[in-house]
Amino acid sequence: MPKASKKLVPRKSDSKIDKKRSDLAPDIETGAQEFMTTDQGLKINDDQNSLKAGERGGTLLEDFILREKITHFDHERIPERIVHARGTAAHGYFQVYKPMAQYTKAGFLNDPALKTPVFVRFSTVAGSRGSTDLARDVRGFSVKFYTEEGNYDLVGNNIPVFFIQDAIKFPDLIHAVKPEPNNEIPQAASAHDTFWDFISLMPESMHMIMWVMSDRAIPRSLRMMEGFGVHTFRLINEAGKSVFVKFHWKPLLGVHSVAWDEAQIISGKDPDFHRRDLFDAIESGAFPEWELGIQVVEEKDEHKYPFDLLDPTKLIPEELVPVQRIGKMVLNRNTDNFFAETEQVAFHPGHLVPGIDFSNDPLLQGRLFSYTDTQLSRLGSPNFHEIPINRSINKVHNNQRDGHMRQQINQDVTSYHPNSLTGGCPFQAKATEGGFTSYEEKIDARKVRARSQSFFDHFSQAKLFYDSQSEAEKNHLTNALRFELGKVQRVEIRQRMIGLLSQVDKTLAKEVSDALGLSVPNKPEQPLNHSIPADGNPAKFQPKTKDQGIKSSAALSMANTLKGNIKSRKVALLAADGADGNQMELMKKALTDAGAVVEIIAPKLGNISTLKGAPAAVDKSLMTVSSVLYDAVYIPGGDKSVATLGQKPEAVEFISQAYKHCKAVAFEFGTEPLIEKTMIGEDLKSNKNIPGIIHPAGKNINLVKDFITAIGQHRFWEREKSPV
Ligand code: HDE
Repeated sequence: MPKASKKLVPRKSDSKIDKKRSDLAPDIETGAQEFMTTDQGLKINDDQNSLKAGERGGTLLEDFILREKITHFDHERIPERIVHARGTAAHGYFQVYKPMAQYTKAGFLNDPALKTPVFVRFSTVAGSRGSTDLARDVRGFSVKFYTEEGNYDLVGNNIPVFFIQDAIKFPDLIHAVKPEPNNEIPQAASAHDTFWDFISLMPESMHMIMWVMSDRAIPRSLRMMEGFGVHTFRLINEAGKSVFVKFHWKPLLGVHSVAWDEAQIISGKDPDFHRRDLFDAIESGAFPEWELGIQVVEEKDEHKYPFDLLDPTKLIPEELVPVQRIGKMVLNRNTDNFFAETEQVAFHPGHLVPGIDFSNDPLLQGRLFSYTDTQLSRLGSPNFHEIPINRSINKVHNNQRDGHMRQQINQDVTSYHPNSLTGGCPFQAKATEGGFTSYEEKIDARKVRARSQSFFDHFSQAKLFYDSQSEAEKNHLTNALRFELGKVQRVEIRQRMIGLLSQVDKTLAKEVSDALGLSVPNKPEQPLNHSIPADGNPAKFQPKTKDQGIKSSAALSMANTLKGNIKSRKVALLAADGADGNQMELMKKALTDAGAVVEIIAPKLGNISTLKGAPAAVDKSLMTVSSVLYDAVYIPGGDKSVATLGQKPEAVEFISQAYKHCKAVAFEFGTEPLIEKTMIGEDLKSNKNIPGIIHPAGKNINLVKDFITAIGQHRFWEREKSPV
C-alpha cells in the first residue's frame, strides 16, 4: 500500500477573498485529503474493478461505490447559459486612482489603497458551450467586484450599444440568432436567414449591426478589447446627489482584431484560441490590464443631447463627453477549476453597492428580472450565492432560509424580522451605516406600453460609426455584410437589408448589393409594420434623423488605438536543420526582451541542428500549427533549412498566409529560394518596400529593430486585396 503523505495542495493565492472563502468552505475544497474516498469520506480500496458475482460474473447492485461514481457522472452537466454559454474567466483586482467622492459614495471607488478582488468572465453570445471562440459575435465582459459592501457586478459587452431598445424583444432577438429550429444549423453564427429576417424588420438594430459587422466582433485577444456597461447608470454621492454615468473598460494593450478569413481558419485550427491566449498570458505573468473609464452627465443635462441617454442603441460620443480614467483592473490569476468558477459564477446587473444605481433604460430594467431567474434554472437553487465563486466577502445575514443544497447552518431560532427573541438581529442599516437606499427619482406618469419619441433615430449613430471608420475598416465591414447576407437564402431578406443599409450610407449599400447581385432601391421598403404594436399609429413609428453634433469620432476607429507594444505577441520562428543559429538566437533574444513570445516551428518535433551555435529545441511542428495562431513570422537564413522548408507546402503556406493576413514578416539573406515560392515573392518583384515585410533588400533596414516596430503596428491592412 502506498504511503500517504499529508501534504496540502498549495493554493495559488492568499488573497483576502480566498481566506474568507476557505473559512466557510468544507475541507473537501482544499484538496487536503490524499486518499481517495467516496463522497461520504470512506477510503476507497479498489477504484479499478466493480463488485461482481465471481470474476466473470454480473455486477452487483450492492456496489454503492460504483453507483455513487456513475450517478455523480450522470449528473455532471448543468444547463448551459441560454446566452453567453461559451466563456472563459480569470481572477484579479481593481484599484481606483483617486477618491471619486464627488460622484459616488461606493467604497471601492473611494480608497486608492484598496485592491478590490474581481472575477471577470468573457464570452461570446450566440454559440453553445463548446463552440468556437472566433465566431463573429459580441463579446460579454462581466466583472464581479467582491467589495466590502457586497458584490457589485458590471455585466457589460465589448460593444457599447445593443440591438434592441426594450427587454421584451430579447427572446425574439435570441431566437432569431440561435441555430434554426428545424435542423439546429448554423452553430455560433449570425449568417443565416432567421437572424437577418429579424434584423431587416428591426431598424433600431442598425447601429449595433455596424459594430458587429466591424472587426470589433472578431478580437485578436480578449485582452485587447474594450468593455462597456452599455446602459446609462447613476452614481450617487454621500450628499445624495446623482449624475448619469456610462462605464468603459480601456485595454492597455490597445484594441486589436484579426481578419475574417483568419478568424474562420482559427476556428478550425484552435477553437479555444481566446481561452488559451488569456490563460497562457496570465500563466506567463503578462497580466492583462484595463482602465475603468466613466463618462459623467449631470442630471440637468439629461436632455441636452440629440439622443436619449436611456436608449441602449446609442452611445455618448467621447468628443461630447470625455472618458475619465478612474482606476485599473489587473487579471493575475487563472481559475483552478473551470466548472466551479467560470461555469458556476452568477452575474446580475442588479448586484449593486451603495453609490451606484440604475437608470430607466427599458433594456436594463428587463435585465434586472432576468438574471436571478436564469440562475434558478441553471444553478437549480436560490442558494446559488453560497457557491464559493459567488460568495460575498461581506458576511451575509438575513432571514432567507433552506432551499436546495443550503450550505449555511443558521443557528438562530428566529428567521423573521422584526423579532425580539434574538434581540432584533439582523438589523437594518441606516444609509449612514452603509444601508442601500434607492435613488429617489421623481416620477409622475401614466401607466403605458409605449416607447419615447426620443428613441426613434435609428440611423444617425449607425452613420456616425460608419463614417468614423478607416478605409480598411470600412472594407472589412462591407465584406462582412457581403458574407453574412450572401449566406441568406431568401432574396427578399437581402433586399430589405439593402434598403436599411441605404439609410446608413449609400456607398455601403451599393457595394454590398453589387456582391449580392441586387440593386439599391430608390425608396426602401419600410419594414415598420412589423415593429409596431397592433393598434399603434404608424406615423409615430417612422425613424427620425437628428444631427449628432459631430460627423466622426476618433474613438470609434481601431485605427487610432494604442500601438507599439509587442508585449505577449506571438512570433513564429520558422526553421529546419541547418538554420543559422546565431541569427535565431539574436532575434529570439531581442523579441523576448521586448516582451514577445517566440516559438520555434519546424517540420518535426525534437531538436534542430543549427549552422552555427547550439541545437535548438522545436516548440511546435508544422503539422499542428498555422500562421493564424501567430502575430508575426521570422525566417532565419541557412541554405539547408531554406531548402527543406521550400519543399514543404505547409511552410510555404505558413508564410503566404501570414502575408495575406497583413502580418509582419521578416526574413534574412539567403531565404530567397523559399520566399519566392510564397505570395510575398510575387509582390516583391514589383515593389521591394512592401509595408510590414522586413528583409535585407528593403530600404535602410535594421532587421531586428524594424521587425519589432512592425509587430507593434499589429497589421498592415493596406496590403489587403479585395475578395470581390
Ligand atoms: Fe444578458 N443575459 N440579457 N445582456 N448578459 C445573460 O444571464 C438578458 C444584455 C450579458 O458571464 C443571462 O447568467 C436579457 C445586454 C453578459 O455569466 C440572461 C437582456 C448586455 C452575460 C441574460 C440582456 C448583456 C449575459 C444568461 C435584454 C450588455 C454573461 C446567463 C433585456 C450590457 C454573464 C446569465 C456571464 C447573460 C438576459 C441583454 C450582457 C438570460 C433579458 C444589453 C455579459 O439572464
